[in-house]
Amino acid sequence: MKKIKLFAPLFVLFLLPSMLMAQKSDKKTEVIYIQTSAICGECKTKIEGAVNAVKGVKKSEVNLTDSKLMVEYSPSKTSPEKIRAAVAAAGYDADEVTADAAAYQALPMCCKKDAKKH
Ligand SMILES: [Cu+2]
Repeated sequence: MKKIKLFAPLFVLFLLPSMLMAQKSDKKTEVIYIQTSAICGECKTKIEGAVNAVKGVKKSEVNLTDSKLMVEYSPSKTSPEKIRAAVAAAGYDADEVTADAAAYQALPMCCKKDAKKH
């Protein structure tokens, strides 16, 4: 009996993570976080709109407290590079990818990088 009691927690400890991982690969989506230069709600709407237009993106959300963009995507249809490129094309920085200059110039004053948080 004592042996079984000892074995049970070990069993859960090793089996549970592998079960969770199996579930994750079943969904066939991945999540990435991208640091953007979003400042306000308008930035959020623009970035999410641009990223959602990328084929293979399931879900995207900009967190305005740290300007981080969460993207859930299908790795067989798109890549982090393509997602970052879409953010840059909308006029915002995406990690090491800098914003497209023309798109950035077209942003309203309140969305420029040196604008105050509002
Ligand atoms: Cu803005």
